[in-house]
Amino acid sequence: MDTIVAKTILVTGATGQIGSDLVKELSKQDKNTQIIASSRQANSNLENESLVYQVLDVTDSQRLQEIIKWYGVDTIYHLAGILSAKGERDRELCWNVNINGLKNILEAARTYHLKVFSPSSIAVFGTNTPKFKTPQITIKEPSTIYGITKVTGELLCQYYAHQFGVDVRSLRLPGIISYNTPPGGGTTDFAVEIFYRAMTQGSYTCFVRPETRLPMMYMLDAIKAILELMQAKSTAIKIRSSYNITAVSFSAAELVAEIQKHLPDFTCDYQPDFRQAIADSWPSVIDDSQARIDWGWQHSYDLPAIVADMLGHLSLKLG
Ligand code: AKB
Repeated sequence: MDTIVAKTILVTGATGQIGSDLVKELSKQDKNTQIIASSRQANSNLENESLVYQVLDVTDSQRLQEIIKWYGVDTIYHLAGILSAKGERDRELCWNVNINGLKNILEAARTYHLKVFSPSSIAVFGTNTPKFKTPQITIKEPSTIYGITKVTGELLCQYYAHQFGVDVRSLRLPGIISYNTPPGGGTTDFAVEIFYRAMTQGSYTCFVRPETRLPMMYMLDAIKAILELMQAKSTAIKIRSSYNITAVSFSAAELVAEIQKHLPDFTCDYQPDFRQAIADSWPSVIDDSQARIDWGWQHSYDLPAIVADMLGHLSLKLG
């Protein structure tokens, strides 16, 4: 029997930390949904009945539009992006991918009437922003090129929503902790690396100071947040720039202590590098009450639950 394709979703950055988990979850959710997983490098070995892989550099608007037309895409989860630490090393790439890539997505959304998810970040905030209970609407003067692209991206999303009625939705994601695909080039990467080193080497040299406290979220919560935001009624979405969203905030030392409850011999020393200044410019605790009010956001994983689940999955993965 032929399957009726109910929806066609394009995921950009599908081999990245969030993209790879999102693709898995989307494939599970509705067997009638056709998923086009795309990234700059081909990865066709994960193809199945409801999933095809396409090579796509989001800065190439012609290729993007060809894929949209060919498959009849109606929704884009735009996860392709350059993170904060990598962005400082390659500003040109960061600007090109994060700004021109997003503009191509929004133009395509305007032309083909697509629904879009586009992640923003806590990196939109800077040292002049209140660090605790950072409000939804506040000063956004980032000190990184990544943060600048994210503020600009938020404004672009809001502009396309208000001027052209594009149904674009966004979250200011905190550091995301996950066991499937490691992050690459972020400042919050220490909170993932530490688990791998704890399991394989029993020690870790952390690139931020022990008291560095940042907002974080477990991947399962992040995927839930993205899907719930996208499933919410359009009228519930009051913010078209990007929603503050968070789950927990903890310091590097608190993370170490929680891991030591499971692995008492684990040790961590600290050698802060250029990423310390980036972390210091970001909020410690985010106020995400607007997301909780507008579309019912609730997180499930606190620090003990994250650590227990991470170590459980990594011990299976790493053997
Ligand atoms: C990064 O560290 O760059 C990202 C982010 C918080 O946006 N994880």
